[in-house]
Amino acid sequence: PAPRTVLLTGAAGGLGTLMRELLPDHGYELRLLDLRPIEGEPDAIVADLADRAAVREAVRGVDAIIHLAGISLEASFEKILKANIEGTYNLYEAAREEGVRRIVFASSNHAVGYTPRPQGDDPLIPVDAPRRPDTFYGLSKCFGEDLAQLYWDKHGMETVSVRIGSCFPEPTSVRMLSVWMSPADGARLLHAALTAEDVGHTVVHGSSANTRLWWDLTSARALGYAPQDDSEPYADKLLAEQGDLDPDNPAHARLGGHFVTDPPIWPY
Ligand code: NAI
Ligand code: 15L
Repeated sequence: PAPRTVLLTGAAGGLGTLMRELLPDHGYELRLLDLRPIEGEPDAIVADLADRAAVREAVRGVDAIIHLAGISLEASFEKILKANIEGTYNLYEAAREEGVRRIVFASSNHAVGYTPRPQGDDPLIPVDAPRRPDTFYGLSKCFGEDLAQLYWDKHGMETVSVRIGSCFPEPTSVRMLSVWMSPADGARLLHAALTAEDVGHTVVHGSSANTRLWWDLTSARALGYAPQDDSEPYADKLLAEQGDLDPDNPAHARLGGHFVTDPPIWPY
């Protein structure tokens, strides 16, 4: 049966807030968890992923987990280790103990951020491109994907690792025209990842069907994902404001954008 009750970690964050609005329309009842309380959601669980007892209680009885919680930009190794590496381990261990069979993991393009982005007639980036994390943050996403593989091979727990491009209400840079995932497509992809059968551990790219797409969406479509959106309507305005990507600028030549610079330059 398709999962109905889903634990959403990181529910107070940007993506969590968007998905809290959109996923109920796909038929889910959400249990919310975050470090931070959420206004208007008194039942949300306020807990740190470091708190194993709280995490175990939070996963008890759910059909599946969407794991968004963690540090979402570059930070010190110590902070990334605590929140993203140990935190994700704690969540998987709790899920194993409580018998949760399906997790959707918010991985990131930054797990492979040093991959050159296609130029001209270059092929799209395949989903099995070698790992090339661009930050400690990206490295933690590589860890999460490998943890997911281990828990599938050893414990039969299924994960879809979604290497999200940029999921925001609108694309805000020329780079994002290529990796943007509209919130509505994000909800469609999470729904597909929750309901597809026999996923084992599957890695997919997470974006809309953008005209300027850089990566291959085949494995996402194989889950039943049918993206409906394209960033192209935003292109003229962003190109007029920011100019086109400069192939001689290292931050424009790689999938990860400004995450590849040292230190990363915000905004991207
Ligand atoms: P965000 O930073 O807005 O939200 C993350 C949430 O996780 C925050 O509300 C924070 O309080 C919570 N959190 C952090 N550490 C925690 C801990 N130890 N225990 C419990 N909660 C904790 O980030 P955003 O944009 O919403 O991203 C969500 C997830 O998706 C992240 O894992 C991020 O790496 C991933 N992602 C997001 C992309 C995007 O375009 N928004 C792109 C690629 C990946
Ligand atoms: C990410 O992984 C970040 O969490 C998000 O804030 C954006 O920076 C996104 O990647 C991106 O590459 O645009």
